[in-house]
Amino acid sequence: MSKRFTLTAALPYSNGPIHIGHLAGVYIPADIYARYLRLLGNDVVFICGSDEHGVPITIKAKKENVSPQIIVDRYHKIIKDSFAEFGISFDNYSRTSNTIHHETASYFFKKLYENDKFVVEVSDQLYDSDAKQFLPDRFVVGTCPKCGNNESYGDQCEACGSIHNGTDLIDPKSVISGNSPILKSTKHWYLPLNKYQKFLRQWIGEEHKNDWKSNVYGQCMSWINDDLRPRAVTRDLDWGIPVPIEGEKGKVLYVWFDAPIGYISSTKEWAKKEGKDWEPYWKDQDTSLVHFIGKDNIVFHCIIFPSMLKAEGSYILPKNVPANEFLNLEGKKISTSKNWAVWLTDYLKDFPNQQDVLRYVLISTAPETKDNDFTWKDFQSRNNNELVAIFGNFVNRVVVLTHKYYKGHVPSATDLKSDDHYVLDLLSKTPNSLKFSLDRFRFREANQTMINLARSGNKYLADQEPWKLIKSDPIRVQTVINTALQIVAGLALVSEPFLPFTSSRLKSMLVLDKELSWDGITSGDILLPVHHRINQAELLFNKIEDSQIFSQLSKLNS
Ligand code: B3M
Ligand code: ZN
Repeated sequence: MSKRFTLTAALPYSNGPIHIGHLAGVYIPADIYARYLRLLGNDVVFICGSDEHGVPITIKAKKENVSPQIIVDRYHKIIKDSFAEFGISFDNYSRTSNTIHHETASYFFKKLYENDKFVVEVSDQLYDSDAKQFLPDRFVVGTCPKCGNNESYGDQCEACGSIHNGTDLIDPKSVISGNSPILKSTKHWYLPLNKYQKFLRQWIGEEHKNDWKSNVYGQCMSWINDDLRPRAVTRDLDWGIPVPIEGEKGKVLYVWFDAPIGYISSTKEWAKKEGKDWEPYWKDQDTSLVHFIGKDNIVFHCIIFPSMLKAEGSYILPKNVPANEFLNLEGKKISTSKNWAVWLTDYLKDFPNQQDVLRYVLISTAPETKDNDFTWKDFQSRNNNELVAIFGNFVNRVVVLTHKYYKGHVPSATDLKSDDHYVLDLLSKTPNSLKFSLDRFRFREANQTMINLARSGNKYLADQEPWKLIKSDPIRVQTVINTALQIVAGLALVSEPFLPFTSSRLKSMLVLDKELSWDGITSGDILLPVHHRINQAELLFNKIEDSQIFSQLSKLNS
């Protein structure tokens, strides 16, 4: 029975290109889940967009001596194109500098303001007397009061994930002038998170103790059991959504107040384009809302945004927030500023049309429960030993033999033996084991199930040795090739969420019926009927040479 899902993927800051850490941590898992749910016939809206406010963008604009709009226009296009090139199948990719978002976020803020959900406070905040501006968020760095990380930002520490106010930092320094800031009084509006402690303890602590990932649940409970303090949702900045209160000038909404509302405005934009009603996707209790994020965004998606939604009162809350940990690169933390990253734009220049290789390797090593490491050596060996030697080799041999022995027509199967039943039985069980893993956001496990089907097909073919039997027992060879073709067809269907480009090429190679489904595999339907004609074989994957890996490593270290 079809269900409704609203899936969101963290809105990337529009101040730089996307790298493999973003793909591994957020966007490939989200895309696999969206494709999987659609395959089962669910009503899915998969939402994202560029996060275009916030201090990182203004810092980059200052550095380049251009306006923030120039920065976001440049990177919004680069990011949107990268996601499209890697088959990240958003239903809408919007941007928070557009009008529909400014209207949606302003309306949301005003509703909370008019219903007295904020606390107004005049307090001393960090101010740079040289730059003549306040220093919110990433305009200041200092030592985290919780973990001692000396590169903590004013609003959050990326090392331990904790959130705080700039005045909590030890030995703060202005990012603009490098000076120690002074304190200056200013008025802001605060969301009193302390008032939502009881709700959060029940909603997360009780309702989600068994279905949220332990790394997410653990972080949330440590905050909920700590003292949740009122959190400023406005800033003294000129880039962002102006605070919609009469007479209040020079203040904007805090980026982490407006950005999650970007999921709602992107859904509204999509619904308008599709002639649909957006509200059921955000207000119907039967809708499952799932946020895909990295671990540094847990507090914003599990504590702050749900408290905002609760305060507003008409929205559903996320069913799950399967945050991933971080991906490292060659043993070191990926760093945009140190250019220690593999940028998607560069990858495609060096490995054209090999998006699925990167998708496969990043899912195989995804940091689902702990930080993990991407190495180019591992990238090469997984491509050569798994995609080329197992998946590609199996498909190629079956298709070539079908043309060699039967001019590309599916031969008939008679008198199936135990080996045939074994591999066909494995095929029929594959969709349900994929569902079991994917419903629990275990993407690495599901990916293993998918490649294991190819591995079993490859072993079956090698064990049966049809090329040796063709003279002595041609009837047996017909059965073997028919059976192997069913496995190849099943592979085309079950690989779609993981390897969408390969799946599509394989479906056209097999001239596969578009109506075929995972349910058909489970019920043992014939996927390729006798006499059906398939197209010629084409190589799905290419071997990656040592020289290619060597040049990546030297580029990284240059
Ligand atoms: N723009 C990206 C990050 O913190 C941040 C996510 C917003 S999701 C609403 O990496
Ligand atoms: Zn910290």
